[in-house]
Amino acid sequence: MNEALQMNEALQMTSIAADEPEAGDDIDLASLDDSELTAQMHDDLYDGLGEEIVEGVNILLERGCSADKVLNDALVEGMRIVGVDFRDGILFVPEVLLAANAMKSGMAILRPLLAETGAKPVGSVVIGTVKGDIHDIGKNLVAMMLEGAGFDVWDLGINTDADEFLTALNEHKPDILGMSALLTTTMPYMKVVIDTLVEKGLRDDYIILVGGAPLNEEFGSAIGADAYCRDAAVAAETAKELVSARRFTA
Ligand code: B1M
Repeated sequence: MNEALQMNEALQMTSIAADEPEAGDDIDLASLDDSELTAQMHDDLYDGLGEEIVEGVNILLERGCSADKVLNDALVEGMRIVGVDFRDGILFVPEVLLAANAMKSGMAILRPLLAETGAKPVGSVVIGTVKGDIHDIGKNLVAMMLEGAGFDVWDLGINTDADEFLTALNEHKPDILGMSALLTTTMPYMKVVIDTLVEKGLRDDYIILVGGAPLNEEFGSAIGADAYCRDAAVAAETAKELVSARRFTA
C-alpha cells in the first residue's frame, strides 16, 4: 500500500471516530442496580456510547455514589478493559477513540466534583508531539488513556519545541514528561529535549516516557528516556508503575 493510501485510510478512520454511534438496544439503565449498571457502563464504554455513559454517571451520582467511586469503578475500570483489548489487537484505533471520547463525556461531569472533594489524581503528565512533527492521533490516544487511568494531563499539542516543554514542566511540575514522534526525522529531537533538561540539572525531576511508531526500546534507552511505550495501553500501565515506584522510594 502506498503512503497516500495509508494516510487516506488513517484520516478516514479519524472521521469515523468523530461520529458517535446510535444507541443500540434500549436498556433502561435506571432499572439496573449499582453493580449491574456499572457492568453495563463497561460495555457501553467499550462500544463508545457517550450518551449512555453520561446517563449512567448521572444515575450513579443521583443514587449517592461518590464521584471517585464512579470514576474508578465505572470509567477507569471500563477503560482498563478497553486498553487490554487494544493491546491484544482485539480493538483498533477507531473503537478506542470512540471509547476514549465516551469516557471523556463521563469525566466532564465528574471532573468538577472530583476537584471539590479533593480526590487525588494518580499523577500528572505533560505530553506533546515533538518539534517538526504534526502527527497527533497516537499522542491524543495516549493522553486520553492516561486521563482514563486517573492522571492529570497537560497536552501541548503538536510541533512542540524544547522551550515549550520546559515552560510547561516549570509551570505544572508534573511527575511525567511524555513525548511522541512519528517521523524518523523528528525522533532525534526527543534527545534534544532530554539533553536540555540534563544541562539545566532538571533531568531527574521527571519520569520521561517516549513513544511513536518508528521508536523502539533501544532508541528510548539510547536517548536517556525512562521507558519507551509501544502503545497507549502500555503508556498508561508504565506511567502508573513508574509513578508508584518513585513515590515508594521517595
Ligand atoms: Co504521516 N507519515 N506524514 N501523516 N502518517 C507516517 C508516519 C509514515 C510512516 C507514512 C509512510 O511513509 N508509510 C511516514 C513516516 C516515514 C518515516 O519517517 N520513516 C509519514 C510521512 C513521510 C509524512 C509526511 C512527511 C508526508 C509528506 O508530507 N510528504 C508528513 C509529515 C508532516 C509532519 O509531521 N511534519 C505526514 C503527514 C501526515 C498527515 C498530516 C497526513 C497525517 C497525520 C494526521 C494527524 O496525526 N492528525 C499522517 C498520517 C495519518 C500518517 C499515518 C498513515 C498514520 C499515523 C497514525 O496516526 N497512526 C502514518 C503511517 C503509519 O503509521 N502506518 C504516517 C495511528 C496511531 C494510533 O498510531 O501514532 O503510532 P501511532 O501511535 C501509537 C504508538 O506509536 C504509541 O501509542 C499510540 C497508540 O497506541 N505512541 C506513544 C505514540 N506516541 C506516543 C507517546 C508516548 C507513548 C506512546 O509517550 C508517552
